Formats: sequence, structure tokens, C-alpha cells
Amino acid sequence: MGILNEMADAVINRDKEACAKLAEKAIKEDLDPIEAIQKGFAKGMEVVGNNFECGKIYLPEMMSSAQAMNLGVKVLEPALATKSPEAVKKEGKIILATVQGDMHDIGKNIVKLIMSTAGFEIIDLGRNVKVERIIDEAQDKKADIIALSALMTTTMGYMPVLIEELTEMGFRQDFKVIVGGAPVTEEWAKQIGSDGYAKDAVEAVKVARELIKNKIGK
Ligand code: B1M
Repeated sequence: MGILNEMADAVINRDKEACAKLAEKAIKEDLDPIEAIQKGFAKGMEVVGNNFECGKIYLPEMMSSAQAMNLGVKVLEPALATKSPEAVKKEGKIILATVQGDMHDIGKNIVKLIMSTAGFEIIDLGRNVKVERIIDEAQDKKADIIALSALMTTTMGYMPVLIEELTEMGFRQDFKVIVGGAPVTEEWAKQIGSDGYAKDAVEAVKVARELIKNKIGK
């Protein structure tokens, strides 16, 4: 079995030790850490989600898988930084948050990790963050981009709420907005008037670069 499959299995089996060991092995074998996260650990998490949905596993098991994945990603973190020589230059300032009512932050944390190693300054407000706080922080920190993550169909509705709020306050032009997360689609992003959509962390870097280029007129 290849290491990527082993990584997925370790998440499915909620095996924290295996996740950490496989991450170390991936570093030793000089595997691209982004590939290890997206094609290894995250693939396992997809299976976990499906198993939860069809009642094969319950919340505590899903939580254990999440902890195992987090541990593996933590081990990969330093490798990610050294793989990205661009890390020194700052591409732009981004306010990042998982929207109100939503406690899912594994994906957001990966977006943070990959975007910061690509040179962006990320101000991470965490998860379950109120629209008002996101806007306040974006203004206060003079951010270029507001980046929102949502993992549930029941919480993604806070994305258009934020955009409407920005418009009503007269600040819509000040910030580009990027949305992402498992239930979020390109179509939804267009429908709610978001400036960008990214299906994963790597795409988020490309989209953010493009938006900042247009904003600053580089
Ligand atoms: Co929850 N959960 N969960 N959960 N959970 C989902 C989302 C669910 C789809 C599972 C299912 O039923 N199949 C379902 C939501 C259904 C819906 O839409 N309504 C669900 C549910 C129902 C719940 C609870 C309500 C369960 C309960 O209590 N009965 C509860 C909700 C709590 C709350 O938020 N209020 C809950 C709780 C939890 C745990 C705490 C156990 C744990 C989260 C731990 C944590 O995040 N700290 C958890 C987990 C792990 C999941 C699944 C299995 C995996 C999510 C994940 O981490 N994926 C998930 C099933 C699924 O998504 N298939 C599920 C791995 C991660 C790397 O991927 O987050 O998609 P993802 O991020 C990707 C991309 O989406 C993208 O890039 C990332 C990396 O490439 N991306 C962006 C993400 N944000 C982005 C932002 C961007 C750009 C790209 O730009 C800004």
C-alpha cells in the first residue's frame, strides 16, 4: 500500500500514532507535504464524513479521526515552511475565519498553513466567528481579503450575510471576499456576490493572488 493510502487509513482508523509516524515518514521520503495532506489525510477524512452520514460511525469516532488528522498535519507543518521559499515576502493581508455557528476548522487551518507559507499575512480569527467581528477586524487590520470557511449547509448562509452587511455599511469595495469549504461551490460563490471561490487550500492561494493583483492594479 502506498504511503498516501496508509495516511488515509490512519485517519479512518483514528490512529493518532500512525498519523504522526506516517507524517514523519513522508518528510523523510521527501513527499510534498501539501500532497500528503490533500491526497493522504484529507482523503481519509472524506471517508470518515461518509461513514458518519450513513450512521456507520458516531460523533466521538469522527472527533477522534479529526484529532488524528490534526496531529499528522502538525508534524508536516515545518516541512511545509521549508518547502516554500516565498514565505518571506508578504503577498497581502487576509482575515480568515470559519463562520458563525460552525466549529469545523481543520480545513480552515490547512488554508491558513498553506496561504501563510505562500507569503500571505493571515489573521486567523478562529471558528464560530460572528459576522460583525469579522468586519471589525478586517477594518481594524486594513485587510485586503476576507476569507470565509463553512462546512455546513446550515452555516454557509452567513457568507451572504457578511457580504450584504459590508454593502450596507458602504465598505464592500474595501475588501475582496473569498469563500470555501466542503458544501460551498463556485455557483454559490457567484450567486452571493463573492469575489472568489477556492475548492482547496492550493487554489485559495491562486485566487487570492489574482484578487490582490487586481485590487492593487499590479
Ligand atoms: Co462535522 N459535519 N459536525 N465534525 N464533519 C460534516 C461537515 C458533515 C458533512 C458530516 C456528514 O454528515 N457527512 C456534517 C454537515 C452536514 C451539513 O452540511 N449540514 C457535519 C455535522 C452534521 C456535524 C455536527 C452537527 C454533528 C453533531 O453534533 N451531531 C457537528 C457540528 C458542530 C458545529 O459546527 N456546530 C459536527 C462536529 C464535528 C467534529 C467536531 C467532530 C469534527 C470537526 C473537528 C474540527 O474541525 N476541529 C467534524 C468533522 C471532522 C467533520 C467531517 C467528517 C470532516 C471535515 C474535515 O475536517 N475535512 C465532515 C464531513 C466532510 O466534510 N466530508 C463533517 C477535512 C478538511 C481538510 O477538509 O474542511 O473540506 P475541508 O477543507 C478543505 C476544503 O473544503 C477547502 O480547503 C480545505 C483543504 O483543502 N476549504 C477552503 C475549507 N475552507 C476553505 C476556505 C477557503 C478556501 C478553501 O477560502 C476562504
